[in-house]
Amino acid sequence: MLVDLDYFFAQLEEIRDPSIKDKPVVVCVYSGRTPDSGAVSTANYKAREYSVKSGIPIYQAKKKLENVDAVFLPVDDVYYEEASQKIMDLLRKHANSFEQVGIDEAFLDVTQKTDCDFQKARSYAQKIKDDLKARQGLTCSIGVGPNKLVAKIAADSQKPDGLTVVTPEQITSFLAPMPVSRLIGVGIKTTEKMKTLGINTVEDLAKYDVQKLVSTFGKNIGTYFHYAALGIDNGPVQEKGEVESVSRISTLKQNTDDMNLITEKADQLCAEIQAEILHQGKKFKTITIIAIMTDLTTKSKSKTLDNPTGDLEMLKTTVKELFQEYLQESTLEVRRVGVKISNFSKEQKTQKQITSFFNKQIKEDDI
Ligand code: TTP
Ligand code: MG
Repeated sequence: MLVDLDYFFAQLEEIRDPSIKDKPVVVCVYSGRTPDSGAVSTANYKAREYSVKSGIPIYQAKKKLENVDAVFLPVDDVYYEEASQKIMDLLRKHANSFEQVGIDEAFLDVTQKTDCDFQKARSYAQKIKDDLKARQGLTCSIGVGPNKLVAKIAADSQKPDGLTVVTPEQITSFLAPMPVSRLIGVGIKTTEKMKTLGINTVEDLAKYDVQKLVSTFGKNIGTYFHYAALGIDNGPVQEKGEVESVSRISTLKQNTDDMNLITEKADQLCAEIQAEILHQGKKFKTITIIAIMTDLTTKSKSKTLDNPTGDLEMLKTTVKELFQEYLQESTLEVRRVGVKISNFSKEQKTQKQITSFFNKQIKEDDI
């Protein structure tokens, strides 16, 4: 599922000061050039009734709300960031795996939690909404689907306070009538381009010849559009920056069962792996050796440590032990050796770059 908080910054402002709740609330990034220069960061749904939305210049928002009792507030990124972290910690607990995609958005893989049952997933999503409301006083919109692409579109289709479930059987009828711009990656330019090809809806795109898409948009993007229109997406839900494993594999100078030669190569691979994870401050628990034999069969052997480690000596010693154990069992010589580490312990979350939005908006203010 995709969970997206409703009118996030403005909703947080309403929580801080409930007296503004029934008024249009506009949260602004003031650039400081003149009192009204800058852009709208977001607005509550009352303000959206007057076409005030993210990205428009503040003076334009003021014009739209000229004779209305509206509230204009400056962004308070420290407050939003703190709230975001609490929300993400709460959501993470509800997921089998979790991927934050923005300050107020996250994918939750709940396949196991709901026994892969969409009926159960609906109740589970409602439970998450209730939990968020009870603990943080906030509403969100949730989309549930068989993959991230469908879940995202489902969440966007009903806001605020929405809950939309799309089962695998419903994908085609759900997506077909939508404008192509609802697909991630289809912006204004692409929408225009597709229009010239006679593609307006997702159904048009799904039926369009994939080879022609490839020749127009390039291999990767053209193929992506084709699969997206069919609601196909195999992307996993995983923490940003989370790598499942780090491995290195290398061919020995000669086929051998000599432990010294194997250790020499394995130590080198361990050092390379250590160098890769060192700057990320990561620790691992599982160590795997890979041996590709002279008959080209691949064997592997793993050990999971009691505690996560980032220590090179520990890695080298374990790898050596595993190779020793393996060579005792094997009659063939080794041609290539590999080392893999996995089962990483979670990192402390890094601060989200809230400012990236703002920088963009301040540029837009040059209008
Ligand atoms: P969104 O989730 O896109 O918007 P939203 O939460 O305000 O509204 P919705 O109910 O449609 O989900 O973005 C989250 C926050 O990010 C938003 O509250 C403010 C900030 N933001 C900007 O500062 N500039 C922007 O252009 C956008 C889109 C968002
Ligand atoms: Mg939002």
